[in-house]
Amino acid sequence: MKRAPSARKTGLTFFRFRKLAPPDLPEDQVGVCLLGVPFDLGSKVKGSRRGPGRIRKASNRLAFRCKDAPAFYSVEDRQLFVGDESVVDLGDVAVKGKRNPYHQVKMVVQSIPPGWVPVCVGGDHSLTLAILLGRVAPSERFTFVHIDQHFDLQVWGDFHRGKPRQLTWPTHANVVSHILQSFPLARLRQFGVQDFDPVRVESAQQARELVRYLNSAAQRVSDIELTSKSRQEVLEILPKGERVYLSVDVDVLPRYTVGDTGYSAAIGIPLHRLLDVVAGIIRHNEILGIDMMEFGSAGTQSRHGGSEIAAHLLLRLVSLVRESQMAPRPKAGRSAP
Ligand SMILES: [Mn+2]
Repeated sequence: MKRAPSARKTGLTFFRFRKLAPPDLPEDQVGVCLLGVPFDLGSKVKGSRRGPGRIRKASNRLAFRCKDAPAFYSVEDRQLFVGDESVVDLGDVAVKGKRNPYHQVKMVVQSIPPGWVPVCVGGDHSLTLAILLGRVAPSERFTFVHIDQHFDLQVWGDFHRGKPRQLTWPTHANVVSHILQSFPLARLRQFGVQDFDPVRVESAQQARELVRYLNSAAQRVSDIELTSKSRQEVLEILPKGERVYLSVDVDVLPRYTVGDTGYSAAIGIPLHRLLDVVAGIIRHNEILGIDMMEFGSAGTQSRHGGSEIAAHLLLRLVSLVRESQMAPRPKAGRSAP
């Protein structure tokens, strides 16, 4: 059998989608643009900067070998998803010298025309703040859907009136607290958080303050709750008719599925359940942007199919957004409660 030419030589893109520089995105079109954010300075466990590259490589194994455009046959959908001119790879955000990657990520995302939905691939989770700042105005009302094994809320330091008194520098461990601070009208929905999060607290008083903060910051469904529900019950608890930014941390998947992440889950939610959740969210809401973060670190990489699973999830995210762009529903009302 003749082998396909090396993707590296031909310029590796996600799923062999067309490569385009951000300034070349047509202003008047709708589509999906993938963007790699290959940085891990917000995590103590390094390696997620290699996430976009590893997923690009794995993603090239999912496509039909088709000369005109990458095409994917879904057994479940019984149809072909074709990566036409409405799906592009913008490459990775590049940072020269000692420039701040967060600033650069924000600038690149800001340059994406409104009709194009960015699907960013990390990188560590602190980058979600930069992506959001590039995509959403601080005064906007939207729902931040956060799928993660962890709260990513700041659970250390002093609390005052049910909130952290002062946030420390943004990292993947407190990025959601920063998002709530930067976007005061954002509503937080968390899915898949592990039931007993091992938080370290100084005193019983601090523990009570913390619980108050955790309970008031978000509506939350734990990993076990999410897993024990039926598909229909899951659909019922998802937001509908809202303007949504969707952020997925791959560490919500159990370690035996994706071990290639800094703090992998002993329990987590199964891949099929994660796919139910993202499908329900993308089909029933207006999507402002998506990211998939935290893949690539840890030493268990590439022995098993972690990168293929991440690529599978990414392809689903892209095809679901395209599906909703091609069959548009009424836009979400801005006055949604
Ligand atoms: Mn996270």
